[in-house]
Amino acid sequence: MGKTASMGDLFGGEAGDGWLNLPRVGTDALADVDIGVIGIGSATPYPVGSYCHDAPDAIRASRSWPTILDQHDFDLFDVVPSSGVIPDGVSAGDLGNLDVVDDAAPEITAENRRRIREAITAMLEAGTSPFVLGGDDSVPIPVLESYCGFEGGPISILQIDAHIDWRDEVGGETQGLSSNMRRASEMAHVGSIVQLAARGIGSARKHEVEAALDYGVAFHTMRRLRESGGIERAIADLPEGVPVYVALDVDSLDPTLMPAVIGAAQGGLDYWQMMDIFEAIEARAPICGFNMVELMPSRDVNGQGALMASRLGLSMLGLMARQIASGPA
Ligand SMILES: [Mn+2]
Repeated sequence: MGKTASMGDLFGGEAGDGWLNLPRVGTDALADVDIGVIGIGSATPYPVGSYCHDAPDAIRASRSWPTILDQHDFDLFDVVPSSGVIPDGVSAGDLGNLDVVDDAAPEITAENRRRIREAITAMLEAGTSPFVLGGDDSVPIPVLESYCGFEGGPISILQIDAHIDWRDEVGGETQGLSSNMRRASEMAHVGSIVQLAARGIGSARKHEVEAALDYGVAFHTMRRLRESGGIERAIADLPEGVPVYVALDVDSLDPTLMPAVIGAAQGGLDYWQMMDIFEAIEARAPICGFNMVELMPSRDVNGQGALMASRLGLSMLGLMARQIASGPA
Protein backbone atom coordinates (compact mmCIF):
# COMPACT_ATOMS: atom_id res chain seq x y z
CA MET A 1 0.00 0.00 0.00
CA GLY A 2 1.35 3.40 -0.94
CA LYS A 3 1.58 6.16 1.58
CA THR A 4 0.25 9.49 0.41
CA ALA A 5 2.25 12.57 1.24
CA SER A 6 0.54 14.47 4.03
CA MET A 7 1.08 17.47 6.24
CA GLY A 8 2.61 15.00 8.68
CA ASP A 9 5.29 14.13 6.17
CA LEU A 10 6.00 17.81 5.58
CA PHE A 11 6.36 18.55 9.28
CA GLY A 12 8.23 15.34 10.03
CA GLY A 13 7.71 12.88 12.83
CA GLU A 14 5.21 10.15 13.36
CA ALA A 15 1.51 10.84 13.43
CA GLY A 16 -0.22 9.96 16.69
CA ASP A 17 -2.82 7.29 16.97
CA GLY A 18 -5.84 9.50 17.54
CA TRP A 19 -7.67 12.08 15.48
CA LEU A 20 -5.60 15.31 15.34
CA ASN A 21 -2.82 13.35 17.00
CA LEU A 22 -4.87 13.20 20.20
CA PRO A 23 -3.82 10.48 22.62
CA ARG A 24 -5.74 7.25 22.38
CA VAL A 25 -7.42 6.61 25.69
CA GLY A 26 -9.24 3.61 27.07
CA THR A 27 -12.61 3.66 28.78
CA ASP A 28 -10.82 2.92 32.06
CA ALA A 29 -9.25 6.40 31.89
CA LEU A 30 -12.44 8.42 31.40
CA ALA A 31 -12.09 10.10 34.78
CA ASP A 32 -9.05 11.96 33.42
CA VAL A 33 -10.63 13.01 30.12
CA ASP A 34 -12.69 16.20 29.76
CA ILE A 35 -13.62 15.67 26.11
CA GLY A 36 -13.84 12.16 24.68
CA VAL A 37 -13.82 11.67 20.93
CA ILE A 38 -15.62 8.49 19.91
CA GLY A 39 -16.33 7.09 16.46
CA ILE A 40 -19.79 5.58 16.07
CA GLY A 41 -20.16 4.31 12.53
CA SER A 42 -23.66 2.85 12.74
CA ALA A 43 -26.79 2.86 14.85
CA THR A 44 -30.04 2.24 12.97
CA PRO A 45 -29.47 2.39 9.21
CA TYR A 46 -32.38 2.18 6.81
CA PRO A 47 -32.35 -0.72 4.33
CA VAL A 48 -30.33 1.50 1.93
CA GLY A 49 -27.35 0.71 4.15
CA SER A 50 -25.02 2.29 6.65
CA TYR A 51 -23.34 4.56 4.13
CA CYS A 52 -21.46 6.57 6.79
CA HIS A 53 -19.96 3.60 8.61
CA ASP A 54 -16.39 4.47 7.58
CA ALA A 55 -16.70 8.21 8.20
CA PRO A 56 -14.92 8.30 11.60
CA ASP A 57 -11.74 6.87 10.11
CA ALA A 58 -12.03 9.08 7.02
CA ILE A 59 -12.16 12.11 9.30
CA ARG A 60 -9.24 10.86 11.37
CA ALA A 61 -7.15 10.24 8.26
CA SER A 62 -7.67 13.70 6.86
CA ARG A 63 -5.88 15.93 9.35
CA SER A 64 -3.54 14.36 11.89
CA TRP A 65 0.00 15.61 11.79
CA PRO A 66 2.23 15.77 14.86
CA THR A 67 2.02 19.04 16.83
CA ILE A 68 -1.17 20.14 15.05
CA LEU A 69 -2.89 20.93 18.34
CA ASP A 70 0.18 22.77 19.66
CA GLN A 71 0.21 25.31 16.88
CA HIS A 72 -1.51 28.67 16.74
CA ASP A 73 -4.90 28.45 15.04
CA PHE A 74 -5.83 31.72 13.34
CA ASP A 75 -9.46 30.61 12.98
CA LEU A 76 -9.91 30.17 16.72
CA PHE A 77 -7.60 32.88 18.08
CA ASP A 78 -7.10 35.39 15.26
CA VAL A 79 -3.83 37.13 16.16
CA VAL A 80 -4.07 36.72 19.90
CA PRO A 81 -1.04 34.49 20.44
CA SER A 82 -1.97 31.03 21.71
CA SER A 83 0.02 27.96 22.66
CA GLY A 84 -2.43 25.58 21.05
CA VAL A 85 -6.01 24.48 20.51
CA ILE A 86 -6.45 22.72 23.88
CA PRO A 87 -5.72 25.07 26.80
CA ASP A 88 -3.58 23.96 29.71
CA GLY A 89 -5.57 22.02 32.28
CA VAL A 90 -8.02 20.58 29.76
CA SER A 91 -7.65 17.04 28.47
CA ALA A 92 -9.05 15.52 25.31
CA GLY A 93 -8.59 11.98 24.08
CA ASP A 94 -9.68 9.69 21.28
CA LEU A 95 -11.54 6.60 22.49
CA GLY A 96 -11.43 4.98 19.05
CA ASN A 97 -14.43 3.43 17.35
CA LEU A 98 -17.32 1.86 19.19
CA ASP A 99 -17.88 -1.75 18.18
CA VAL A 100 -21.13 -1.35 16.22
CA VAL A 101 -22.27 -3.30 13.19
CA ASP A 102 -23.09 -2.03 9.71
CA ASP A 103 -26.44 -3.80 9.30
CA ALA A 104 -30.13 -2.85 9.28
CA ALA A 105 -31.44 -6.06 10.87
CA PRO A 106 -33.61 -5.12 13.90
CA GLU A 107 -31.75 -7.30 16.40
CA ILE A 108 -28.45 -5.78 15.28
CA THR A 109 -29.61 -2.17 15.38
CA ALA A 110 -31.09 -2.74 18.85
CA GLU A 111 -27.69 -4.00 20.00
CA ASN A 112 -25.94 -1.04 18.32
CA ARG A 113 -28.17 1.37 20.23
CA ARG A 114 -27.59 -0.49 23.49
CA ARG A 115 -23.82 -0.25 23.05
CA ILE A 116 -24.06 3.43 22.21
CA ARG A 117 -26.13 4.17 25.33
CA GLU A 118 -23.71 2.15 27.44
CA ALA A 119 -20.66 4.02 26.13
CA ILE A 120 -22.16 7.52 26.27
CA THR A 121 -23.65 6.94 29.71
CA ALA A 122 -20.24 5.86 31.00
CA MET A 123 -18.70 9.03 29.58
CA LEU A 124 -21.32 11.29 31.12
CA GLU A 125 -21.04 9.57 34.50
CA ALA A 126 -17.29 10.17 34.42
CA GLY A 127 -17.78 13.84 33.56
CA THR A 128 -16.44 13.37 30.03
CA SER A 129 -18.16 15.41 27.32
CA PRO A 130 -19.03 13.18 24.34
CA PHE A 131 -17.64 14.28 20.99
CA VAL A 132 -19.17 11.87 18.49
CA LEU A 133 -17.94 11.23 14.98
CA GLY A 134 -20.82 9.46 13.17
CA GLY A 135 -22.28 7.56 11.48
CA ASP A 136 -25.56 8.55 9.90
CA ASP A 137 -28.10 10.76 11.63
CA SER A 138 -29.65 7.84 13.52
CA VAL A 139 -26.62 7.88 15.84
CA PRO A 140 -27.82 10.90 17.90
CA ILE A 141 -30.99 9.12 19.10
CA PRO A 142 -29.31 6.68 21.52
CA VAL A 143 -26.66 9.31 22.30
CA LEU A 144 -29.32 11.78 23.40
CA GLU A 145 -31.20 9.09 25.34
CA SER A 146 -28.06 8.70 27.44
CA TYR A 147 -28.51 12.22 28.86
CA CYS A 148 -31.52 11.10 30.93
CA GLY A 149 -29.51 11.32 34.14
CA PHE A 150 -27.49 14.35 33.15
CA GLU A 151 -26.80 16.77 35.96
CA GLY A 152 -27.97 20.24 35.04
CA GLY A 153 -30.67 19.03 32.67
CA PRO A 154 -33.04 19.33 30.95
CA ILE A 155 -30.64 20.02 28.12
CA SER A 156 -31.20 22.10 25.02
CA ILE A 157 -30.51 20.86 21.51
CA LEU A 158 -29.04 22.98 18.76
CA GLN A 159 -29.45 21.12 15.49
CA ILE A 160 -27.63 22.29 12.35
CA ASP A 161 -28.96 20.40 9.35
CA ALA A 162 -30.49 20.95 5.92
CA HIS A 163 -33.28 18.64 7.06
CA ILE A 164 -35.56 18.90 10.08
CA ASP A 165 -35.68 15.14 10.88
CA TRP A 166 -39.20 15.09 12.36
CA ARG A 167 -40.52 11.99 10.54
CA ASP A 168 -42.35 9.74 13.00
CA GLU A 169 -41.29 6.67 11.06
CA VAL A 170 -39.95 5.69 7.66
CA GLY A 171 -41.04 2.30 6.38
CA GLY A 172 -41.95 1.35 9.93
CA GLU A 173 -38.54 2.31 11.36
CA THR A 174 -38.87 4.88 14.17
CA GLN A 175 -35.18 5.05 15.14
CA GLY A 176 -33.74 6.10 11.79
CA LEU A 177 -31.93 9.16 10.52
CA SER A 178 -35.08 11.08 9.55
CA SER A 179 -36.60 10.83 13.03
CA ASN A 180 -33.91 12.07 15.40
CA MET A 181 -35.43 15.41 16.36
CA ARG A 182 -38.90 13.91 16.84
CA ARG A 183 -37.49 11.21 19.12
CA ALA A 184 -35.48 13.85 20.99
CA SER A 185 -38.64 15.91 21.51
CA GLU A 186 -40.17 12.92 23.29
CA MET A 187 -37.35 12.69 25.84
CA ALA A 188 -38.24 14.13 29.23
CA HIS A 189 -34.71 15.45 29.69
CA VAL A 190 -34.79 17.52 26.49
CA GLY A 191 -36.12 21.07 26.73
CA SER A 192 -35.57 23.70 24.06
CA ILE A 193 -34.85 22.62 20.51
CA VAL A 194 -33.43 25.17 18.10
CA GLN A 195 -32.98 24.04 14.49
CA LEU A 196 -30.74 25.85 12.02
CA ALA A 197 -30.23 25.77 8.26
CA ALA A 198 -33.37 23.92 7.10
CA ARG A 199 -33.95 24.43 3.40
CA GLY A 200 -35.14 22.85 0.21
CA ILE A 201 -37.61 20.07 -0.22
CA GLY A 202 -37.78 16.45 0.83
CA SER A 203 -37.38 16.36 4.59
CA ALA A 204 -40.90 17.20 5.74
CA ARG A 205 -44.54 17.29 4.93
CA LYS A 206 -47.06 19.67 6.43
CA HIS A 207 -47.81 17.63 9.53
CA GLU A 208 -44.14 17.25 10.43
CA VAL A 209 -43.58 21.00 10.33
CA GLU A 210 -46.73 21.40 12.42
CA ALA A 211 -45.58 18.82 14.97
CA ALA A 212 -42.25 20.59 15.39
CA LEU A 213 -43.89 24.00 15.73
CA ASP A 214 -46.38 22.55 18.24
CA TYR A 215 -43.44 21.32 20.32
CA GLY A 216 -42.00 24.81 20.27
CA VAL A 217 -39.01 24.33 17.99
CA ALA A 218 -37.33 27.61 17.08
CA PHE A 219 -36.60 27.26 13.38
CA HIS A 220 -34.00 29.47 11.77
CA THR A 221 -34.10 28.37 8.19
CA MET A 222 -31.17 28.90 5.87
CA ARG A 223 -32.97 31.84 4.30
CA ARG A 224 -33.34 33.53 7.69
CA LEU A 225 -29.84 32.67 8.90
CA ARG A 226 -28.16 34.48 6.05
CA GLU A 227 -30.04 37.73 6.71
CA SER A 228 -28.14 40.37 8.63
CA GLY A 229 -28.06 39.38 12.31
CA GLY A 230 -29.61 36.01 11.50
CA ILE A 231 -27.04 33.91 13.35
CA GLU A 232 -27.22 36.11 16.45
CA ARG A 233 -31.02 35.86 16.48
CA ALA A 234 -30.86 32.10 16.12
CA ILE A 235 -28.46 31.52 18.99
CA ALA A 236 -30.40 33.96 21.18
CA ASP A 237 -33.23 31.40 21.09
CA LEU A 238 -31.07 29.02 23.14
CA PRO A 239 -31.75 29.46 26.86
CA GLU A 240 -28.72 31.23 28.28
CA GLY A 241 -26.48 29.05 30.43
CA VAL A 242 -28.48 25.84 29.92
CA PRO A 243 -26.32 22.91 28.74
CA VAL A 244 -26.68 22.48 25.00
CA TYR A 245 -26.06 19.44 22.84
CA VAL A 246 -24.90 20.44 19.35
CA ALA A 247 -26.14 18.06 16.64
CA LEU A 248 -24.37 18.83 13.37
CA ASP A 249 -25.27 17.17 10.09
CA VAL A 250 -22.57 18.06 7.58
CA ASP A 251 -25.19 18.47 4.85
CA SER A 252 -25.99 21.79 6.50
CA LEU A 253 -22.93 23.01 4.61
CA ASP A 254 -23.30 23.97 0.99
CA PRO A 255 -22.68 20.92 -1.22
CA THR A 256 -19.98 22.81 -3.13
CA LEU A 257 -18.01 22.83 0.13
CA MET A 258 -19.23 19.48 1.44
CA PRO A 259 -19.75 17.07 -1.45
CA ALA A 260 -19.63 13.93 0.69
CA VAL A 261 -23.33 13.72 1.58
CA ILE A 262 -26.35 11.74 0.47
CA GLY A 263 -28.85 14.57 0.94
CA ALA A 264 -27.25 17.50 -0.86
CA ALA A 265 -29.34 20.67 -0.64
CA GLN A 266 -28.36 23.82 -2.47
CA GLY A 267 -27.80 27.14 -0.71
CA GLY A 268 -26.15 25.89 2.47
CA LEU A 269 -23.80 27.29 5.07
CA ASP A 270 -20.25 28.26 4.28
CA TYR A 271 -17.23 27.72 6.51
CA TRP A 272 -17.22 31.13 8.19
CA GLN A 273 -20.95 31.09 8.84
CA MET A 274 -20.47 27.78 10.62
CA MET A 275 -17.60 29.25 12.62
CA ASP A 276 -19.81 32.21 13.58
CA ILE A 277 -22.52 29.79 14.73
CA PHE A 278 -20.04 27.75 16.78
CA GLU A 279 -18.60 30.84 18.47
CA ALA A 280 -22.05 32.22 19.22
CA ILE A 281 -22.99 28.93 20.91
CA GLU A 282 -19.76 29.04 22.92
CA ALA A 283 -20.72 32.47 24.25
CA ARG A 284 -24.32 31.47 25.01
CA ALA A 285 -24.39 28.11 26.79
CA PRO A 286 -22.14 25.28 27.98
CA ILE A 287 -21.75 22.65 25.28
CA CYS A 288 -22.47 19.28 26.90
CA GLY A 289 -21.98 17.15 23.81
CA PHE A 290 -21.45 17.27 20.09
CA ASN A 291 -22.02 15.02 17.12
CA MET A 292 -20.97 15.35 13.51
CA VAL A 293 -22.88 12.96 11.26
CA GLU A 294 -23.71 12.09 7.67
CA LEU A 295 -20.26 12.30 6.10
CA MET A 296 -20.42 9.78 3.26
CA PRO A 297 -16.85 8.86 2.27
CA SER A 298 -17.89 7.12 -0.96
CA ARG A 299 -19.32 10.43 -2.24
CA ASP A 300 -16.28 12.48 -1.32
CA VAL A 301 -14.25 14.40 -3.91
CA ASN A 302 -10.49 14.41 -3.40
CA GLY A 303 -11.02 14.10 0.36
CA GLN A 304 -12.44 17.63 0.44
CA GLY A 305 -15.47 16.69 2.54
CA ALA A 306 -13.48 14.76 5.12
CA LEU A 307 -11.01 17.63 5.38
CA MET A 308 -13.85 20.11 5.97
CA ALA A 309 -15.42 17.82 8.56
CA SER A 310 -12.13 17.47 10.37
CA ARG A 311 -11.54 21.23 10.30
CA LEU A 312 -14.97 22.01 11.72
CA GLY A 313 -14.54 19.29 14.31
CA LEU A 314 -11.20 20.80 15.30
CA SER A 315 -12.91 24.16 15.78
CA MET A 316 -15.65 22.69 17.94
CA LEU A 317 -13.08 20.75 19.96
CA GLY A 318 -11.13 23.95 20.60
CA LEU A 319 -14.24 25.89 21.58
CA MET A 320 -15.44 23.17 23.96
CA ALA A 321 -11.98 23.03 25.52
CA ARG A 322 -11.91 26.81 25.88
CA GLN A 323 -15.30 26.73 27.60
CA ILE A 324 -14.10 24.09 30.03
CA ALA A 325 -10.95 26.08 30.76
CA SER A 326 -12.86 29.28 31.45
CA GLY A 327 -16.00 27.86 33.06
CA PRO A 328 -16.80 27.08 36.67
CA ALA A 329 -14.71 24.30 38.15
MN1 LIG B 1 -29.55 16.17 6.94
